[in-house]
Amino acid sequence: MALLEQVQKAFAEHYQQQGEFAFRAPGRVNLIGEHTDYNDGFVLPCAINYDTVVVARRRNDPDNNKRVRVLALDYQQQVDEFELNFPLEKHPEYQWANYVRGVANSLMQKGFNLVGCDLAISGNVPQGVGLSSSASLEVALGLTYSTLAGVELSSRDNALNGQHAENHFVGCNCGIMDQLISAQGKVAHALLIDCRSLDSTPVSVPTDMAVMIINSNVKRGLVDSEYNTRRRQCEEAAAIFGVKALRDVSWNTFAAKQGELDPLVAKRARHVITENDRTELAAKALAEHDIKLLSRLMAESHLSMKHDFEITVPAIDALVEMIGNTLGDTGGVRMTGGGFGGCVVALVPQNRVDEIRALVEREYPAQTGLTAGIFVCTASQGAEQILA
Ligand code: GAF
Repeated sequence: MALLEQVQKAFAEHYQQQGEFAFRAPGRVNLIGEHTDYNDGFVLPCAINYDTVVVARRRNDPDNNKRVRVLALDYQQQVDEFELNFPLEKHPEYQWANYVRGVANSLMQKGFNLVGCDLAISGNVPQGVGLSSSASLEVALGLTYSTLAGVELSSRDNALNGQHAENHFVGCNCGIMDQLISAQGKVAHALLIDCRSLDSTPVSVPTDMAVMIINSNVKRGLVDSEYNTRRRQCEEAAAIFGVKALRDVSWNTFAAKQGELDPLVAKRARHVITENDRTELAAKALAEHDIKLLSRLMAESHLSMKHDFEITVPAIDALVEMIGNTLGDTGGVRMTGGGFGGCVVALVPQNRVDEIRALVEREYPAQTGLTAGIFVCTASQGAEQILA
C-alpha cells in the first residue's frame, strides 16, 4: 500500500474520522558541499523519492480547539497530546514528539496563531543514516500547521522554522541545508544553495546518470557532540581570520595565515574552504555533464572529509574506495551527510548500476562483515500538500 493510503487508513482507525488534509516532505542526499552550510557556504543536495507524510484534521470542538493529538505510526503507534500554548515543554520521553512540538513552538514564537488538530505521521526516509528524515518531518509539519491555520508560510520560512525548532527545541545545532532542500527540491534537479543568501540554482541531474545511495549500516555514534565540536572549530577559525564565517576566507588568505591557527582548527578550516570551491565547481561540472571533473571533485571531497574534517569511518572509506576504483572517472562517489557512519552517494552511469550493486553486495560484507542497504534514487519535488 502506498504511504499516503497507509497513513490515511491508520488515521481513520485511530480517530474514527477521515483525515482532511495530507502533506509530504522528502529526505535528501547531498551530492557535495559537506559541513559548509553553517559556514555560510555552498551545498549541492537533491531531494529524494522517500518522504514523511502527515495526515491531518482540524478539531471542530470549540472548547478544545488548541489541542493537538499525534499518532506516530513508525514508533509502535505511540501518541502525544499537547495544548498550543507558548512556550511548549519537551516531551519527557519521546524524541520524535519533540519535532512535532518544536515545529509548533517555533511557529508560535514567530506569532503564528495555530489551530488544534489531529495528526497521523509516517515516513519511508531511512532514519538515523544521514538522509534527513528529521528535516523532512519538520518541513512536513511546518506545512501542516500553517495550512491548517490558514496562513502563508513560504518554503524558505518553513525551512528556517524547521531549523529553528531543531536548534532551539530538539537541541541539535544543524545548518539550513536539509530543511531547505526538503522544502524546495525540484524534480530531476539538484540545487546549488548559497547558504548565506539562501538563494538556490537548479542544476539538472543528467538522465543517463543514476543517484545511488549506499547505507553502510554503521551505527552512527557521537554524531551530535562531534558535529557541535566541528561547528565550534569552524567558528574559532573564522574569528581568527576576522570574518563572519569561513565562506569569507579565500584559499590565498588561508594559505598565508594558516600558521596562526591551532593545527587541528587549521585542518577543519581547510576542509570548509576547499569544499566550498569544489561545490561551486561541481555544480558547473554537473550542468555541463563533465563527469570526469565531477568524479575528481567528489573524490577530493571525500579525502578532505577523511583527513581534514575527520568525519568518516573505515567502513565508509572502504565503500568509497571499492566503488571509486571500479567507476574510475565514469562517475563519482563520496560520503554524504554529517558523518560518523551513514551513507555514501554515488553518481553512476545508468548502465553500470547493476555492476556497482553486485560489487557492493560481494565486497562490502567480505571487507567489513557488514551488509549495505542500496537505494537507487530519483531527484524529487520538495514539500507539498497531497490531499486537500
Ligand atoms: C547534517 C546537518 F543537519 C546539515 O545542516 C549539514 O551541516 C550536514 O550535516 C553536513 O553537511 O545533515
